[in-house]
Amino acid sequence: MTAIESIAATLAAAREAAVVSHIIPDGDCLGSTLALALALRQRGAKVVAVNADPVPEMFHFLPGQETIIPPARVTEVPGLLVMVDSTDMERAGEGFSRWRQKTGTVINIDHHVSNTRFGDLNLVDGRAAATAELVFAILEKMPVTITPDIATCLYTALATDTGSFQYENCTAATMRLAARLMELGADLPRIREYLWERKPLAGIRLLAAALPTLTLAYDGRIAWMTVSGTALEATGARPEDAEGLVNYPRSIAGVEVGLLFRELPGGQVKVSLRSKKSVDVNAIAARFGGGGHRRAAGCTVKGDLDAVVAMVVAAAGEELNDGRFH
Ligand SMILES: [Mn+2]
Repeated sequence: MTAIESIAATLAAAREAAVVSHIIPDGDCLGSTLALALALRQRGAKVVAVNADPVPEMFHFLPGQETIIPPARVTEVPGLLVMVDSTDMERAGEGFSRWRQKTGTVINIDHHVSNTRFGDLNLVDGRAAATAELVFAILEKMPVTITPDIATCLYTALATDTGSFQYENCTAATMRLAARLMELGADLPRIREYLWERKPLAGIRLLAAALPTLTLAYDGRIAWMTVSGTALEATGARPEDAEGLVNYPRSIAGVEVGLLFRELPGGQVKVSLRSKKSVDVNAIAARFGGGGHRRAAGCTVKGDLDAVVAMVVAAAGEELNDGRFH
């Protein structure tokens, strides 16, 4: 049996499950969580969908999102735990790996190359553009109907993790699956509206505050912007409004690595890393305890904003120079 088949068989037989994903939820983690939760509920299973952070407003259209609860509100941990889009269990929140002892079987479905294969059953494939591609492959092997609601969740996951089907991770298979999900009834008008046509004004004001911080180094091959805690407060933007900003430095001609530094409360900085063609940003993020993919990764670093910028830019510079000799 392949990993897909054994996971499909385990899920098909499940009477109860928790589906869990990472903090600061994105479209792939939410879409994958909800697609699985909806499919399992369709089979009559009792399912809790879990996320430590609130669902960002831009994803409030996702069917079933209102059922997502934080780990602290789960009184009895079910015997089956399905983790999606998460490199390790702590990505679901500090201390979450304690659930390992409270549950029976752990299923790990992910497309991050830095995944630690922590599950009893693991489906980890770095070639998948989104975890949702793997979720679809599993659902196809299960006695479930892929409803328009499930298709909407999976399409949203594909669209967000590929930067609206632009990034290098988007393959012919991704496009075929997107077409399939449209045929299955994914609600494109609603997806379009929520993802791209109703940005909060405060988010655009945050972009205005971030653009003056734009800095280039290493012959214009590394570019970054910063978002201070004060900027976030002054604009009234929410942390999730900063998520797409890293694409601005990355999009500049000649830039290979784009970075965004966002100040967090408690003397920490969240770093988003993106590259275009040669630099493995997963390797840079890994130096600071983070991870992700070759072209998109992240990490959280202790220290003040300026110090973290200096450290991470230097590390990116080293990777850049490394790339010259490969
Ligand atoms: Mn993902």
